[in-house]
Amino acid sequence: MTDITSQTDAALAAIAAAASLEALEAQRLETLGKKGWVSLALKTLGGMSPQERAAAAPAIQSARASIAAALDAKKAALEAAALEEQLARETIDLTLPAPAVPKGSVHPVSQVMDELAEIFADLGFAVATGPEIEDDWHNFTALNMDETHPARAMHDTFYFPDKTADGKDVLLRTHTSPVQIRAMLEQGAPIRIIAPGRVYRSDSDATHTPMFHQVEGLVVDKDIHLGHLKWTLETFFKAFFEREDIVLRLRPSYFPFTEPSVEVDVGYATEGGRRVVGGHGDAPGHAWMELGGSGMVNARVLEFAGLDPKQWQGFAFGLGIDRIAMLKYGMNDLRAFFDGDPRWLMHYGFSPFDQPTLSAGVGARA
Ligand code: FA5
Repeated sequence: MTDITSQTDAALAAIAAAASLEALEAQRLETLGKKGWVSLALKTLGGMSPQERAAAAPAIQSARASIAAALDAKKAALEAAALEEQLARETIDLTLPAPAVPKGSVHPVSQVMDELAEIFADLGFAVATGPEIEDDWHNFTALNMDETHPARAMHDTFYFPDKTADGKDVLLRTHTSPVQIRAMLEQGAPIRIIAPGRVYRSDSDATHTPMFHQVEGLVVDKDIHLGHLKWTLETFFKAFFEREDIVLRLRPSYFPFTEPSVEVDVGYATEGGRRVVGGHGDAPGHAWMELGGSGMVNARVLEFAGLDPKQWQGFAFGLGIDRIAMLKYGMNDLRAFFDGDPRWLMHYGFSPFDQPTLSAGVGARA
């Protein structure tokens, strides 16, 4: 009896003296824990006679109750003190400027792709996509370039060693034109799509990189002619460069998948080492820059895509996105686009808040 009283007094004193939650937990284990002396004393009650139990139980029960109450009270006090201390330590001065955090930027190519999609959406074009790992049929054959066609050699194609299950060569698409075929096969006609994306050619200098971006455009409908193509490109470039004095030159050219074919050049001037789009390319101080190829969809291509060329006509174009980004935002070397230099990205990149919209402007800088 005296033993329990003195043990309880000692425990209560130790609990009162506990300076931390860890120390308090040690006291709990020593008393009320599974192997604590109070728990062990409670267990001895089972082996006692009823008289012995009646005599011993109240002292043990009351020891347990007072120790449990002391533990709870001390725990609450220690937690409150810890919270006070934390609050005192973590004061925030809301008047200080926010700390600098590393932030990313939107790559000019991504920004230009969003701008393109916004402008063409307004002209009624949907966005279509196709795989970057293409087969030879979609990339070449269905675009009127059979196996022996010399134009295939001009594309400097990256081939994979394996073939498709039905024996076609597998390659990295060399242009976005295979998406024309996929879109016509999937959707039929009439159709009005753009297809922006990555393309690959074994090619590298200041205006050529092995991976670059194109946007394909395709319109198939009844009575479509070259005038529709010219109007569409002119309307697009005026909106894209946000100036009215854009002059396009359509230069006769050759692509197996269009007939007739025209290359699209835009007039620009060089001001302070920077190319500025606008004006006639033959005017003094001006020149032309090639932005892409285009033409009326070749009847053979419509046939490959399952359409009757007597019923449907169309135009198509393929523009180099990186080139039009360079022209719009004043970069000189295309290779820097893909170096991943954070200083270049911070300089030429865009804020994610700078979403191109027709109302706010396509390309406004924050
Ligand atoms: C084509 O790729 C055709 N598919 C375009 C086309 C589509 C014509 C629909 C008719 C109808 P071309 O090889 O000329 O054409 O490439 C088109 C544009 O992609 C070029 O004018 C240029 O702006 C860009 N380009 C081509 N090669 C590179 C390169 N290595 N790096 C960066 N841009 C390139």
